Amino acid sequence: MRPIFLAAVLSLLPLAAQAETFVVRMLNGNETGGMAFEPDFLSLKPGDKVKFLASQRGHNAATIDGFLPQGALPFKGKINEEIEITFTELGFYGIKCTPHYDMGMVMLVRVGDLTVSEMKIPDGLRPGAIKRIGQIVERSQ
Ligand SMILES: [Cu+2]
Repeated sequence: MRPIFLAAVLSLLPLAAQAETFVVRMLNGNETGGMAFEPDFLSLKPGDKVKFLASQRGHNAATIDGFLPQGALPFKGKINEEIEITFTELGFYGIKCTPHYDMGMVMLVRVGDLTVSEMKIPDGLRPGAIKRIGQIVERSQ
């Protein structure tokens, strides 16, 4: 390999190495309450990934309708399915477990350097979800 080409390749490596993968466990409960994502708040850089683990049975991970940045693609895992999602768009993503959404099984993902006060919670969010998001916001500040 010519030295100049090698240098060009090496200069690309730090970019690729920057993306991280985070793990979120889906649980029947933890110290934050019943039915929980753990952790329930993540702060990511664009391109980071999140792996949702079916640590306990009966859960999934799905975007909450209207609670994602412009241009972001919604996703919906099946029950007990472990999915890995790459978060590319700047903003806030609300994520729910479909069967336990009413019980407040939700989490918040922030992509980019934004303050939580910039987050727009969409209309029509279930009361249990609003309560949990409020607790998450309080803890993350
Ligand atoms: Cu669940």
